[in-house]
Amino acid sequence: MTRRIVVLTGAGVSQESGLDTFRDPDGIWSKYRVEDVATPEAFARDPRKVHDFYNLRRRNLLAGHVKPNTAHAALAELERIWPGEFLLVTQNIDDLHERAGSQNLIHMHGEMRKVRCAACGAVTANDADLSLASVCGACTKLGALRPHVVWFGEMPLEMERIGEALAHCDLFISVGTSGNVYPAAGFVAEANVAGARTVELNLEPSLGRSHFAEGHYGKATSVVPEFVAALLAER
Ligand code: BV8
Repeated sequence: MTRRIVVLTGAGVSQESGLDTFRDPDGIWSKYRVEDVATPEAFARDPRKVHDFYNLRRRNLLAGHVKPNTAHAALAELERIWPGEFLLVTQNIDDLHERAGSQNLIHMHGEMRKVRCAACGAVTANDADLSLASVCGACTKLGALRPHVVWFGEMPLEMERIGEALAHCDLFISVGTSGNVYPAAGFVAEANVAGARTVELNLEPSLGRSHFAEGHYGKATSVVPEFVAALLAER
């Protein structure tokens, strides 16, 4: 009997909403180098370049045409209907899961629509472009704001809560991730140790394919609603 579900999502779940993935042929890492825009060293070396990188992605996310798709909606519906525990962990920094209605949600790599102040530590909502001229809304310090995003070499957020959920889950579903980035790519191994059923829903088999008991391949807007419908019919 499945009672506790943990879902992990990556950039593939937002691809059909118009947001670029990272490692697809025309993805973000084909246009930018991680070392230039997604590490603390990059931000220390050239904050303007890093701000511009996130300002562009934030503006794109806030553009009218970017909306949750049926995969986001199916996951929100599953959470709403499911009688047991449900936790959605996303590697994505967009807010499409929230907009689709997901509630028990962890952004383990942070959120593009929030900023963090290096001076006072406050994390606040922000949709405006950031620059060295930006002022912290909490402590009014100038030029201390950074995107509230986890860069390479930084500890992902809420790892204890995620580890606890994985250690007790009966079903682990991975959606739209290539299984390149740790510690997220290691979650399926933790779910296997817990004896959970492990399912991968992706456009193509990921690097972690061999760790999953099941895989259903295709576009997220097809395979996710189909899997959710089958799961709810099994109850
Ligand atoms: C850390 C935020 C240590 C920024 C990101 C072992 C253990 C621990 C760490 C490491 C390790 N080995 C190496 C490391 C270091 C590193 C790492 O994993 N490097 C890799 C590249 C080798 N990890 C870290 O640095 C992490 N931090 O370990 O800290 C520590 C320890 C103690 C104390 C302090 C520190 C931090 C990693 C987080 C980095 N930040 N993002 C931003 O977004 O700008 S990572 C970045 O990659 C995104 O978050 C993204 O979500 C994530 C994973 O990418 P995916 O989501 O999978 O996207 P991708 O394009 O790769 O794949 C898309 C998939 O979707 C594909 O499979 C595609 O086929 C599919 N798809 C496409 N379209 C569709 C589709 N599927 C369905 N439908 C479609 N339409």
